[in-house]
Amino acid sequence: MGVISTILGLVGFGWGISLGLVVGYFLFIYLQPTEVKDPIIRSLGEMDAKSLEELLHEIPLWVKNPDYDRVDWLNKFLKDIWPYLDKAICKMVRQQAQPYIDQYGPKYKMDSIEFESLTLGTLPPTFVGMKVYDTKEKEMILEPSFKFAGNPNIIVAVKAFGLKATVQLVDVQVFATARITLKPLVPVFPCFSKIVVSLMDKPHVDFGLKLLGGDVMAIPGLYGFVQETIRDQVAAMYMWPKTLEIPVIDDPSAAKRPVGIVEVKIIRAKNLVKKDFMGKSDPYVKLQLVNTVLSKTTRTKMSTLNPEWNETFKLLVQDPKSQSLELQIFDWEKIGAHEKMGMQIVPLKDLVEDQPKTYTVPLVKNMDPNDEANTRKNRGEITFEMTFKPFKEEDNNEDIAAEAMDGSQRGSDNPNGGLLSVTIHQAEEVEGKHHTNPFVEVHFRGEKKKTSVIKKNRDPRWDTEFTWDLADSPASDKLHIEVHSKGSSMNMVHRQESLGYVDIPLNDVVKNKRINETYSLTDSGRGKIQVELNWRTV
Ligand SMILES: *[C@@H]1O[C@H](CO)[C@@H](O)[C@H](O)[C@H]1NC(C)=O
Ligand SMILES: *[C@@H]1O[C@H](CO)[C@@H](O)[C@H](O)[C@H]1NC(C)=O
Ligand SMILES: [Ca+2]
Repeated sequence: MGVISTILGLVGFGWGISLGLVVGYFLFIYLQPTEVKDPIIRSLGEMDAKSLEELLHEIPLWVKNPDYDRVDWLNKFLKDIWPYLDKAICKMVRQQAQPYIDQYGPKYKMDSIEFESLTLGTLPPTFVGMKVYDTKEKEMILEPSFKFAGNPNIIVAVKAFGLKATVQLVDVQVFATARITLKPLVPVFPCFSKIVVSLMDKPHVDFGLKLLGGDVMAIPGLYGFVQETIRDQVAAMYMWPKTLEIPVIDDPSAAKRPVGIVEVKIIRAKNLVKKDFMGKSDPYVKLQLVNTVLSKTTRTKMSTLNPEWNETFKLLVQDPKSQSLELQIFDWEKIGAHEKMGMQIVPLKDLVEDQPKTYTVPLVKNMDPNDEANTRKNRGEITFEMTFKPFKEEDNNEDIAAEAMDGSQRGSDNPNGGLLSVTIHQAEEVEGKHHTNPFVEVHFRGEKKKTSVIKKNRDPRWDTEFTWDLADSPASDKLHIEVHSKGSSMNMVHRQESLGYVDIPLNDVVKNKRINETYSLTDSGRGKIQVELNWRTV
């Protein structure tokens, strides 16, 4: 038992420091988690003062405090960028914890410390309320309050004296107030390249450590010691004005716009593994470019190990030299999780522009070349075809000349479609009757996209880009762009009002590829809006 307790001691002590770092990075994720309780529904009259006070904690902040905006849009946004954030944070944790591990490992005679699993899970936190500050810089400052009930999986393996101990971080709860600055704002998804976090108060940190089967925190005195150490460490590191910077896009200048599309035709798979107890398997393919959020799926083929799909998909490509296509095959289930049957990743760099290339590749369990699971079992193969189609140059005069010569209009009858981008730059002299907190709605083909709200500004600037990936030309469609003003959430009567609109037929942009124009707004007095449109075809 001596050895075990020594390891426990080492783990606890080493961790007081290095976990402090780790947890520090989770802080802005785990802000103010509270236990999720089932709501109790009672009439207000039945409640005494104490339960009313408790209840008030549950009321969204924007109800109590008009400084807090409604944050539904942010939650949706967070859901979209969560995979990026999870990756970015976990990458930083690994990098930043390394020097500490290198320093403390040998000191406490640990042979190695490594993360066996490090992910914050699939569930993003939910914002309950948020203060947003407007600055004139290209940045956005948020003071959020969130709830988090997630499923992080953080497992650390420690080797010492030839023994291996595996520690899992469980039930993480952190209470803190943070100031988060998103900057610089850039016109590509996810719209900012860096997150800067600092704490407004000393945080309260709570978590448990599970060791193999046992519980490290059962050691007398250790729990309090570790918690306190971490709290101090984290506070010392990130208490305002000290900040933590998390890069989301590695290099803002490298954050690229799409340069084309890759067309992927999933043809068939062969000799898949049997997953269903009664039948065979019900395979479908999920495809996406690695490190992007958008994915597409084929139809499910029921009860077959040799499915044929013949389905074609288009994915936007930012950099064909570095991006890769990831294919995953799942077995569909009526009830319960869809089990993964195999996967493969294929780089796009071998593709020649506009030339279809057919691949037949074996399916593996994961991309770890050292994992025996990949060689032990044959998981079948998948056949697909890929074509990289770059967007045509915007100002190719020869092309335009050639079009003029043969009288054709490239684009207007292009069956391949393309990418429509609409950038709302700024509005001028917009003014509401009751308030002027403008934002813009762009309506196209039944879909509505919105910019952020800019408070109390008659000449707002957004520089926000929206894109649509279209299967056919929008030459006969039009855009409806409308400027609205949003009242404060306390203003029940004049919630929202229109500050004017413009309808833009798209045949011009299809013809000219690019339009940058200032339009007068209808129903708006002297209001104007500057809009840039781009149509890029493949
Ligand atoms: C897929 O395409 C091939 C060749 O074009 C054709 O022979 C086959 O019947 C198609 N299968 C399905 C399921 O559409
Ligand atoms: C677009 O037009 C505005 C004026 O309407 C001008 O200030 C701006 O520089 C133009 N932008 C580009 C990229 O040409
Ligand atoms: Ca099945």
